[in-house]
Amino acid sequence: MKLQLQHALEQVLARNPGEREFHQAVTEVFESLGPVLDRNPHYVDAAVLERLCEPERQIIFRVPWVDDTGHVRINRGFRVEFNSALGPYKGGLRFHPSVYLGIVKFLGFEQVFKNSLTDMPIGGGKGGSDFDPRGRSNGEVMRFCQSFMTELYRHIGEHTDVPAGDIGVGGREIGYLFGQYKRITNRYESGVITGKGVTWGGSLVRTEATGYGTVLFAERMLATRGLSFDGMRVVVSGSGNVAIHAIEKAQALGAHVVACSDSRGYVVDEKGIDLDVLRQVRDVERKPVSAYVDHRPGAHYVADARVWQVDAQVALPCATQNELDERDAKRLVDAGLLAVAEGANMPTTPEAVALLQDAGVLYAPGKAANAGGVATSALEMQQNATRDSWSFEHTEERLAGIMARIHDRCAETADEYGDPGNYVLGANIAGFTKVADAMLALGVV
Ligand code: NDP
Ligand code: 2IT
Repeated sequence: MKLQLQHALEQVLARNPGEREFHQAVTEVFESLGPVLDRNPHYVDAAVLERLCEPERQIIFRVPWVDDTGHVRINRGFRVEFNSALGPYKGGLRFHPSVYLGIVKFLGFEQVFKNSLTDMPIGGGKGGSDFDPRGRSNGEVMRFCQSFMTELYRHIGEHTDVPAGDIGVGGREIGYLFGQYKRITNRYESGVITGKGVTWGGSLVRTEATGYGTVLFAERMLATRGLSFDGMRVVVSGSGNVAIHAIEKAQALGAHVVACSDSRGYVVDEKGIDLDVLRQVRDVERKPVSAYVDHRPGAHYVADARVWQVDAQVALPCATQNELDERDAKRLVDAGLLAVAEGANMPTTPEAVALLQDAGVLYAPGKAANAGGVATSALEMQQNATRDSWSFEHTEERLAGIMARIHDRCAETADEYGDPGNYVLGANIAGFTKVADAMLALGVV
């Protein structure tokens, strides 16, 4: 790594102690930026790197709520408003017990580059809480969301900061959050949050967008080697929003999706994952993925193990960060893996990424491959601003165009910097350059 980068990185690590995931995300981006700084020394002079790594604003707040037994519970809420050079802060909220400042900052940092890649006018931010919605009643989830928004509302707005969903925050939670915002502010400000229901300001395709977009990116990446999803054996991790729609789109393109998972284990269904059953189990019954096998004779469940035990030609990690490590990667490569596209944020460890790239496996990092979700959020904001609602077909066409452009720009940038096929390099440089230029234009703010 270049000396200036090394120096800036050391500063980031020292200024943000204990935030392992944030360190990992920053390191990965910095490893790509050497050639950009060689060509553009003015970025160094203007301290763009140091500014990029310091969030514009970080909010941490208490979230008190009352559970069904009358006990008072306390969680911690976060919103990190990372960078607004390209537009209002934009990014999801994650409700999961593992959430702490280091997770929110890694996600916010990634979001800045991802949002830049979409070419939509959105800055980057992220938030969430260590609240665990699993096993909580609807009433408890509603009271938690209302309490969370009772603080968050003062920091957000359609021109300021626009949250959405992420792990543990789906349509139900967005409804309760928006409802409380509307009540407190007495404004029907649709553009303040995305992922809304389609009858109250949401966009068609937003629910599907991240999973669909990931597969569309992978399809274009496979095509660079004359390959397609048709007949391809695919394994997906997770069984939430992103995973389910990645499975749906991969199947529509002729893939044979044989396994998916959750945090407790994985299911294998050699006949192909039945999405009706998976949706019933996860969305309706809100049960662990293990319940899938009760409805599908022939399918089996493996507890306490990672889904990467199952051979695949295409792997789509769609659960969480650092869920595919070097050992998993080696096993998959030995079994004939051709491509990995990340629906999740930073699911592949740095060692695993290096191994995949060395082995010649096509590898699409999350900030490029899963950008369809936030891009469709920006389309939702457009519809809200014009009080319009577009058809499914039109919106999906927009999504497909955006994913194709992101793919091509990453590929062209990798070519331009002398490392064809390196989508990590392409995504980091293309994402960085646009934000950095905007920051320079806006002065030292
Ligand atoms: P969901 O809450 O709908 O689903 C999350 C899935 O991941 C569940 O199957 C969950 O299992 C599993 N999971 C969560 N934490 C862990 C863990 N620590 N170890 C193993 N499995 C885990 O979330 P989404 O589908 O929305 O998000 C999945 C990923 O996609 C995240 O990385 C998110 O940041 C990323 N993403 C999401 C976007 C969106 O639009 N929703 C956009 C871009 C990226 P269990 O139920 O057992 O917890
Ligand atoms: O990681 C992500 O891009 C998201 N969770 C979606 C963010 C958004 O604002 O739609």
